Amino acid sequence: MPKAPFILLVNPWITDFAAHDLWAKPMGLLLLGTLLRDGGCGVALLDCLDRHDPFSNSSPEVAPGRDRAYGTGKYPKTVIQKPAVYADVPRRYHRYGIHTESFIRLALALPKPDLIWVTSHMTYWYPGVFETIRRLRELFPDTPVWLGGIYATLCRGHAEALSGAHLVARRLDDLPARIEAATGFRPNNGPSWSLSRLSLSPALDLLSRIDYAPVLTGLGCPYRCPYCASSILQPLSVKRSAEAVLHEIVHWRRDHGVSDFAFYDDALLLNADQTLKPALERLVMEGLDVRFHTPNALHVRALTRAWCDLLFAAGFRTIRLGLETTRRDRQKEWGGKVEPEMFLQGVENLRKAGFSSGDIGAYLMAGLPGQTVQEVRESIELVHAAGAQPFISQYSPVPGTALWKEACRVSPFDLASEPLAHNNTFLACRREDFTLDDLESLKACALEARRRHQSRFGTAPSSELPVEARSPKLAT
Ligand code: B12
Repeated sequence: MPKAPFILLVNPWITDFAAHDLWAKPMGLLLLGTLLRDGGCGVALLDCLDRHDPFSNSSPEVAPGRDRAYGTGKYPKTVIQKPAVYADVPRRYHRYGIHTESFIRLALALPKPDLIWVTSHMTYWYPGVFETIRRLRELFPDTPVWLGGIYATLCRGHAEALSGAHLVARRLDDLPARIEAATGFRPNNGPSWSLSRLSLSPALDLLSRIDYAPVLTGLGCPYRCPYCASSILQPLSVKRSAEAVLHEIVHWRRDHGVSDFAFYDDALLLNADQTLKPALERLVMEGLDVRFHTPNALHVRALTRAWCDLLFAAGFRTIRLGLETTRRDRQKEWGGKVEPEMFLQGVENLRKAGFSSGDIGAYLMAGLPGQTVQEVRESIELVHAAGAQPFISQYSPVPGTALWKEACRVSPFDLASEPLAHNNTFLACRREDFTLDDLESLKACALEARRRHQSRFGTAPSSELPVEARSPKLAT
């Protein structure tokens, strides 16, 4: 039997104008960590986005990382040269994450890896991925470096041509055979290399500190919104069992003291009667004191009074709603998943359940082809009037989506060959009547509306309530 290989998992640096750890962990890579370990391989994680690295946080060249509420925080960051494409964006460009010296020290402190697996996230973060791969190849010239993740999947040709990785991974199921070809060792859990394996949970213990736990209760989404790549990235639609979800949350709470949990599902509340619902009911019964956050947005249509009561009782605190716009024609055009009445009813149900206005945010999209500044402004006002907080979600064109061709047609930039132009800060589909200044003014307008909430509704976070004060709500 050949020796079990040691596989180094790497979460690369982010390169961008702004990036915050708003519950952003490398879920895919951490799930692979579990599969590899189960299959008998040795694994370690080199996390370039570690906020707590002491050397980076005390280095004069790096602005240190900071902790914020609910386990979120700021990454350490270093100003770097802005790529030429961004010349007209009047902001500084950064490499977010640990100091390059820390990277080298941490990498060299580990046993020499037999394989290196690098993940990727936003398509426009590829310079951070490339730098990570370049440095890894310098440190370990004999070790094959494989790349996977969101950028690698959505911009495969770009990644194959330019990333420097030896392999850009396509699928999960052929990985055990590829590992065997590369190392002589075949993971002994070969048949279960699928994300639909219900008991699979991410190897969070590989992180230096677990500030919060990301959770997936299922994959896929029944909607096909034209701006979204969910169906390309997660073509499978699967839900985990209530027991698996419950077990995972209880494990991180009781055994590791984790209080904050962020859901990564594309469709958390849809078809969730046999999964999330019973899991939350059990958590309420057991009085587990946890806080849940939904940075990836909930489907408004699912917000019945019963669901809202359950969410409140279970400890949901950061509620983000995928509203996108309040205009009915656009809502139809952008996937038909919400209507204005549903939104008003949903917010009312949330508030009756006990959520404060400060807990409820609604994402409004800005910068899509054909969209006007005025309609975003109107949506901001309507969201504010409904008692929720408007957040602008700047459009990032994603290759392979239904809107991609139109985005390429109207954009003054070459989106197809330069993924940097997908950056949501960059406003890829800008026009004379929708400029970067317009975008800034819409963001300011949304911020102003959120501030007005403080005087109009009061925004004391409901998380200040003790767990006993929340639970009886469910029974009434
Ligand atoms: C959860 C999520 C978030 C979370 C956190 C994500 C994170 N970890 O950083 C939050 C809510 C914070 C977030 C924010 C945003 N997001 Co987001 N997000 C997602 C979502 C729904 C799921 C990602 C995920 O974790 N999937 C689950 C894991 C299991 O999958 P995975 O990481 O891809 O890994 C799998 C494979 O890729 C593979 N794999 C991964 N790595 C490797 C490595 C190797 C070597 C191998 C072999 C395999 C492999 O293994 C896994 C199993 O198959 C995706 C949509 C989707 N369905 O993918 C959008 C998505 C990635 N987000 C997107 C966008 C636009 C955003 C925002 C810009 C939204 C906005 N306009 O404000 C922000 C920007 C974030 C920022 N600046 O910090 C876009 C990407 C756009 C782009 N151009 O790249 C997506 C695709 C949604 C869309 N519009 O279609 N997001």
